Amino acid sequence: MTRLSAAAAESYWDAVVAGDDRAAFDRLETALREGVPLPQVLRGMPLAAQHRIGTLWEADTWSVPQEHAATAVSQQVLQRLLTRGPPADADRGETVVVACVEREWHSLPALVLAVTLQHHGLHVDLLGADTSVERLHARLTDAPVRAVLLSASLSSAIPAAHRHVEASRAHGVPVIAGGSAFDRDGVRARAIGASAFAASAEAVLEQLDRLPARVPPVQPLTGPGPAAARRILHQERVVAARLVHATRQLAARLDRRPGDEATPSWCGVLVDAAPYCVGAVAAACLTGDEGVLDELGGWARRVLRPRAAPSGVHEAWWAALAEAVRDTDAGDVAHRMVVDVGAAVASGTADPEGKDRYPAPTDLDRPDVRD
Ligand code: B12
Repeated sequence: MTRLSAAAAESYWDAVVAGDDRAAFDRLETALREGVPLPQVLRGMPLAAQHRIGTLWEADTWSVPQEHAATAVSQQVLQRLLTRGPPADADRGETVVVACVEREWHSLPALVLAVTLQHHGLHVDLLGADTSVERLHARLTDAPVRAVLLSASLSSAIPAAHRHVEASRAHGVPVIAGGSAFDRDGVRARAIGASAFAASAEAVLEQLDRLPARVPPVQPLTGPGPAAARRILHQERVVAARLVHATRQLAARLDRRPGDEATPSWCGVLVDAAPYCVGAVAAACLTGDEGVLDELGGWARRVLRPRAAPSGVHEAWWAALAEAVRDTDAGDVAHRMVVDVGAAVASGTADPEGKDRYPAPTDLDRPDVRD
């Protein structure tokens, strides 16, 4: 088996940085022609590039427009690969739907999944980013499907994933959930009624051999956690606006920069991400998994540090988040969860960095990238 060379991986990255999707596609094609297996090419080229982009943004080295432009390169490359259809000699004769849940704009993970599954002989209908429940219903009414594969990268998308699970199972179609919003033990996927969690395309193939052809509708989610999640989501804009206001006040109090009118960049990041943070609290309530909040806290630390946030910002912002959700009717459950996780970190009983759900693909899969 030919291995992907580090030089080939680097030349793909150079094309990404240059915004040159033709060159990127050529480099990927060359690796395939030389006999490097497709899954390894994907890990060493587009996935490695996305990870690198994420690291550069997190470190405040790259701006959001740079991140967008670079992601668009791999998006083009992968779309071109997808138009080829499954290899004739590996056709499994089954169709799966791959969809990102509502308000989930991270479409590239789903695209990589689609290309890989197609390579393994499945017919893939990719519905793409921000797929509405109505669109999913329409597709499932149209023609038979072996399974729906849901992709969510943001934990805040888990409540929306639950609506997709309801829709799919109302059609009797099994649902496999995946993406970095979910934990690898499948706790969150189970909580929202998915038939299975899978971390990779290969795991999907195994699940497809096991899952029944038809599944019953989901039971409604009951109990104080799901009720709290629903109420937070119902008032999401108000809660997010409160968090934004509190974050700006924090910047004014803790990060006065004489003569500098500009909002500190750490404040800008937290303000932009306020709806995501509120959604993450709702996801923690819906699934009963405090790990969602551990990850949120870890994310905040990782973005605050390189942006020179003054000490005390993280703790004060966490308290502001707890306050923002307390003021809703959902108050108790959500507020208690946020406070408990903050207290666990402060007392040293939790990992202050949160669990890292974004390890480099090389750490995850050992893609044998060598010189
Ligand atoms: C590119 C990018 C964007 C682009 C997305 C463009 C696009 N077309 O995809 C844009 C600019 C839109 C964006 C926006 C945001 N982003 Co963003 N983004 C990224 C970035 C840099 C890369 C994402 C990516 O392409 N990953 C590709 C690979 C690496 O993803 P992957 O999860 O490994 O995918 C594999 C598996 O998960 C699995 N898989 C995925 N889905 C499924 C499904 C099934 C069924 C199965 C079996 C497997 C499976 O297979 C995939 C392929 O192997 C990441 C950083 C990172 N390291 O990931 C941040 C990141 C994901 N974004 C983040 C955030 C916070 C946001 C915003 C909230 C920022 C904001 N302030 O508004 C918004 C939210 C927008 C929205 N509502 O969706 C955070 C998430 C933090 C967290 N802990 O949840 C990250 C980690 C960056 C960071 N450190 O802050 N983002």
